[in-house]
Amino acid sequence: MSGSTSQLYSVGGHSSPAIDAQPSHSISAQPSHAVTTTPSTFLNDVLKGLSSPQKSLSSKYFYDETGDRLFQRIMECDDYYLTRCEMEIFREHSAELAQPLNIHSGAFDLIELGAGDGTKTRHLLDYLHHQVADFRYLPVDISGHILDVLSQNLATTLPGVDVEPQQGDYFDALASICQTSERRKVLLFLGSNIGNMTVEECSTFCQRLASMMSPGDMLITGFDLKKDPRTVLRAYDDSDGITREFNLNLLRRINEELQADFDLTGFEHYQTYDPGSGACRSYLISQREQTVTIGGQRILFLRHEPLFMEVSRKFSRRDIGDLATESGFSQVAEVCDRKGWFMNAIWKRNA
Ligand code: AVJ
Repeated sequence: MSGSTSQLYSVGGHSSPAIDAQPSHSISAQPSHAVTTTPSTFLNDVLKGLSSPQKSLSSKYFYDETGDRLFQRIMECDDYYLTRCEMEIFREHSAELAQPLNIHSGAFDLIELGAGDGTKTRHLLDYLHHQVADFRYLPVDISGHILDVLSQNLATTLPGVDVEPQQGDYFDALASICQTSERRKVLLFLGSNIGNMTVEECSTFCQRLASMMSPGDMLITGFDLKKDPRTVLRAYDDSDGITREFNLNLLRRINEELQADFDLTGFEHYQTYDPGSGACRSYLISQREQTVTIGGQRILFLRHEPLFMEVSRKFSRRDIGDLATESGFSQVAEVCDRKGWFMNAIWKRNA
């Protein structure tokens, strides 16, 4: 998801979490966009989540059109610091980001997973272009529409850069790029989208990326760092109540697309942050005993029963280093914003 402010898509690329937040679900690289979601998969996932003893929904379904718009508003919130921090890194430190990439030692493919409208990345592209690096930019996103926006923007602002958008699933796109190109790869996975994965999903995801990369290929990932727990909590419990609406919107979407009958006034948003594990979790709490009908199935919610919606994990330097090691990478550099709240970690795939 992406751009500075209108960012839904721009600043970090599409922010749809690439993966299901639930441990029990298998990993799919499916960016969360509605476009590829067939109603039956959506219905099955919803029913599965609501039938489990700890009810949950997958945050990858947050991003329908209204969800995109609400996320854009979240990014503009004073309390939601993530986008601004990563934007600062790309705006002010493109040279440091580029330095470990050996941009003058042969042609490379710069592949961005969940590129969105590419607002952040544009700073890096601009730098690379001015350095006369030999590269092409392959933004991958599930939304064909946002890729059109991105290509048009880049055609105007950076006409010299070779842009080849790839619409679809991250791993499908990567596989087809690998089949048609021998060049070394630099991957971007920004916006702390990695935070929406559980610990297990996260290592599986990184290992899977490593398996598709060659020794020496690079990966730049955006991580939100552990910090004052109040600062983290506030980012997901904003005073304007936009995050609350963002969560409730998924119930509305289920009503609309799956002909369900959630009463949106029957649920309250509740956010937690555990500074130990770094898990920031959002829940909707049933305000009373109530029954919801979805796809002909009746789901009972007890009074005060929590519905788990999303995890946004925060990382220490140690967490990040361990993740690199266990998935076959070596960290070669890190670039942070001035406050030290967000990190873009640069990893090299081991031989
Ligand atoms: C788009 C996954 C990075 O987890 O911070 C923002 C989504 N959820 N507020 C995040 C989100 C609630 C966001 N990511």
